[in-house]
Amino acid sequence: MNLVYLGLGSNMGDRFAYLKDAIRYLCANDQIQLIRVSSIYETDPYGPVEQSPFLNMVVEIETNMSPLELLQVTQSIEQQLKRERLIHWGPRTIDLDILIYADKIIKMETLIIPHPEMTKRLFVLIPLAELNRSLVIPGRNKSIQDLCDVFMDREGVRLWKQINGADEFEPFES
Ligand code: PH2
Ligand code: MG
Ligand code: MG
Repeated sequence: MNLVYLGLGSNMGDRFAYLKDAIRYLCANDQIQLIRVSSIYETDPYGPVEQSPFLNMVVEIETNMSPLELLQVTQSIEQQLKRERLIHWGPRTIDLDILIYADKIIKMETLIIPHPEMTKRLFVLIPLAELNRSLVIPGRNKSIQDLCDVFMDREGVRLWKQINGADEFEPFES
């Protein structure tokens, strides 16, 4: 089994419903075991596009699928949840990014793991630190906690819905 962290984000429509639906789809796949989910954070949009605030969270899963097979699954969930690729880095109903896949380092045209932007993004690091703060990013010598500490404050990332481990599993079960 491979331990994998996925980053989820939504800033269109019913953002919470899109996050829940994405997790439901993950659970419905019998090659994926959902282990834990982070709390949900509301986050200021990062990057050059002016857009609405996001809800972001991180989920921990286990899978025997290869990284490319998992990418197909995440992309198909995005499609089923009406994701349209109109503007690069623009608004989306749902975004599912593979952040970390076990200790793998992958540099393909279609897939880069660990996610190349994750160390710059507090909206990824904060929920990920909730699940595994001592995790060292493959290929870097730094833990998630070390990377969080680089930021002076948590500006732009606000707790939106606190989730306490198993309590929240049930509504997410398929
Ligand atoms: N995703 C982006 C661009 N900007 N900003 C926030 N706050 N959250 C995101 O998930 C996000 C973003 C493209 O992947
Ligand atoms: Mg993406
Ligand atoms: Mg993304």
